[in-house]
Amino acid sequence: MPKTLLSPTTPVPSLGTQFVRGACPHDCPDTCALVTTVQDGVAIKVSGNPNHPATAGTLCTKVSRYTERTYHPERILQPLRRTGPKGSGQFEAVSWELALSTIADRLKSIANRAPLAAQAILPYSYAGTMGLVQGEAMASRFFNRLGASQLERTICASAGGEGLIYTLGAKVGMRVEFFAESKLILIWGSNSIGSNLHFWRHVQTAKRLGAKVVCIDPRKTETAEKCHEHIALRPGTDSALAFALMHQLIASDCLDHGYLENHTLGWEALRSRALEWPPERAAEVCGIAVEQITNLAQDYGNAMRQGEPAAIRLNYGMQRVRGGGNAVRLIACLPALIGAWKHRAGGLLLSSANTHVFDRSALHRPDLRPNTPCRTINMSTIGDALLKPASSDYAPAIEALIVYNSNPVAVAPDSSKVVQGFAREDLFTVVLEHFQTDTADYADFILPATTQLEHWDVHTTYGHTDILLNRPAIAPLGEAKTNSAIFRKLAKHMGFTDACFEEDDVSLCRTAFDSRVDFELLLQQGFVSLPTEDAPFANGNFPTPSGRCEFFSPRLAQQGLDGLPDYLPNFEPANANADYPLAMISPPARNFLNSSFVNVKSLRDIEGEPHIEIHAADAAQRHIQSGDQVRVFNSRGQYHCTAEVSARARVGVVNGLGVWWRKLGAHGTNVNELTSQTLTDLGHAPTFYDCAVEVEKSD
Ligand SMILES: Nc1nc2c(c(=O)[nH]1)N[C@H]1C(S)=C(S)[C@@H](COP(=O)(O)OP(=O)(O)OC[C@H]3O[C@@H](n4cnc5c(=O)[nH]c(N)nc54)[C@H](O)[C@@H]3O)O[C@H]1N2
Ligand SMILES: Nc1nc2c(c(=O)[nH]1)N[C@H]1C(S)=C(S)[C@@H](COP(=O)(O)OP(=O)(O)OC[C@H]3O[C@@H](n4cnc5c(=O)[nH]c(N)nc54)[C@H](O)[C@@H]3O)O[C@H]1N2
Ligand SMILES: [Mo]
Repeated sequence: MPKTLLSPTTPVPSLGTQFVRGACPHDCPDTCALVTTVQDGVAIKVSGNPNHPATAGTLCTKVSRYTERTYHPERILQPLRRTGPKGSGQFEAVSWELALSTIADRLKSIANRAPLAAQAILPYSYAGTMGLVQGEAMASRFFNRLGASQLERTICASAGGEGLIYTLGAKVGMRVEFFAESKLILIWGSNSIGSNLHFWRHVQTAKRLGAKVVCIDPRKTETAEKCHEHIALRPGTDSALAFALMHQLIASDCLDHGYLENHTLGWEALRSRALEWPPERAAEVCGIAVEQITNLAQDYGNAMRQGEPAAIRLNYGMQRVRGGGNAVRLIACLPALIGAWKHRAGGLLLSSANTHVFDRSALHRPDLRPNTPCRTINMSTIGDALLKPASSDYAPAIEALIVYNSNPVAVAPDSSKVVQGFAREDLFTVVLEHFQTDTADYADFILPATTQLEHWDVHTTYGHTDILLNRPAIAPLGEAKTNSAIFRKLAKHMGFTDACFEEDDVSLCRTAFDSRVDFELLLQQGFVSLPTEDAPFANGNFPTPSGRCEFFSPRLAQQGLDGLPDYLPNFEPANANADYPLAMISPPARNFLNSSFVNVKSLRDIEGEPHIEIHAADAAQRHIQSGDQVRVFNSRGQYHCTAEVSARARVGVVNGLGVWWRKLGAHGTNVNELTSQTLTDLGHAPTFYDCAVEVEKSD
């Protein structure tokens, strides 16, 4: 491949063929290194960088279609102002000057009313891009300086994240490439082939070297099909399974007593609790055969006896239920029981996010906040938050909402409330977007944002341990601006004169890291690896306050919570006799990334149409056949889609793959009509997969 090493000041390529190094911006553990082929200033192809070991030249189908998304005929390329009723999607093009000055005037009129009035303004953002610069850098500075309400960003991973932090001490774990050397791999709550493809490569290597691979997932995913064993438990019952595995390890004395003694906290107490969970009890709760539990415990224990590495790839799919935080705590305890951490190919990986060093304060500048109390609003209950009247000066009603990198009307739970909130005539909404999403339909102004091919950024990851750089491959399309440029300009219109609002994007890329990251090397090769230990917890040294793996968490006990992890049944367990007898989960569709890419036709064509998978027995009871139109409903709402009678669904559980744009679905609905705003045990996260429904044939 010809080398094109652009200096930071080189404009984007214009003539001839060039190859530009970048990073995939999406919310996925893989964070791939990209190479974009640019012909006369036009991006013609996006591929995986063959020189980046974690990417190994391969991309998922979605991102290999990135040019289709970037040059999509429906890209928003000019600022738009609403002309019709909220939600109607009627807009007119206006100039940047008019859009920004009108927005700034409105924000000023709210903020200047009283000392705490800026708290009536709320940013709403998530992981449309995971970039540190186009994510929260200039945006955070802006909202901090303004004194806006703060957003609690919980919609994806905070239950499991906290579970991990309370147990291991941080979001750290095994290096992903060492799974290739494991002899037993548990893929737990993760559809690796669909949503973490580069991990699967390591599993294949391990399989070739004789590893056994077990998948623990209510759905028979494409990953489950390729494992030696699939344990299709009921949603939200992982803690019961983990306890029963511990029970069996204790009963057969497959325990690393030395490791337990020296490197864990609270073993005796955890042991007592585990002894209440014989496999028969767990099998009943999980809806699986007793032998599946005893066999798995035997395999896990044998790994220790034989000195072979056993590894768990946990993913966030299993923590979107009431007890999600506790479930992660329990599963994260398992490797310590058998001393699995002693091997570099043993232990557990949920997230490697805290391996990275980046200077959050320098980017976000929390010091700019006024010295007054600050209200926090949870993004996962945005429906209720928007409908809440003012309760005090400190808690005004939300009057203005600035959305970027997110599509809450499609992805937040309990859509009917979310839509009602966004439809408020007195709410002023600004949406920075590439497309006219379900959320953008409710905007007063839509501002055209650049895509990853058009801007600078730097990326950390949560699945491997490299840092990546993204260079712009092409000039911004139309009048699109980068998120950071938009907030820079808004700051000017607001009269913010702080020097930090002058910082350009390349400088922000540098500000993100201190000298531990060789920025020149990053510029040159597009990625740098961070040095990490091979088996970080071989001798304990957990980043917890005690330095041990905390089975018992003094920090949780101090908060008045259970210091030990426990099984917490779902808020809405499926119960055959209830009004809503089926449990519904809504995991990712392989060709979408949450609600991104749903409008890319070639990808939508692969996914077909919005549907639920239902087991033959549940379908027969309801006289439903594949292809029938159905109404999936509960007390919160109804979702219209087609039914697919499928062996991917287990009895009593339906799978509504997400997250379709509402306006591309039947009757303008998607699966989040059904999900609730109740929150998890830890981390204030949503309970998307803790949701009881009924299904019936519709006419
Ligand atoms: N193609 C694609 N890739 C993606 C995404 C996408 O939308 N599409 N989303 C990205 C995002 S935002 C994230 S957070 C990551 C990780 O996102 P995750 O949501 O962890 O994605 P999956 O790896 O599909 O894992 C979900 C799996 O958990 C299973 N599951 C559901 N409930 C339970 C349960 O109670 N117990 C157990 N054991 N399993 C359960 C589901 O059936 C599913 O197969 O993936 C990212 N990658
Ligand atoms: N029922 C159900 N609901 C779910 C989930 C589920 O499994 N089931 N998964 C949940 C999870 S794990 C997550 S992480 C959330 C994800 O929710 P979101 O973070 O909202 O993710 P997306 O749906 O991908 O929407 C991101 C939006 O950001 C825009 N965007 C991308 N890059 C840029 C940029 O540079 N600038 C600007 N201004 N915009 C940009 C994209 O066009 C897209 O519309 O959804 C959650 N919702
Ligand atoms: Mo996520």
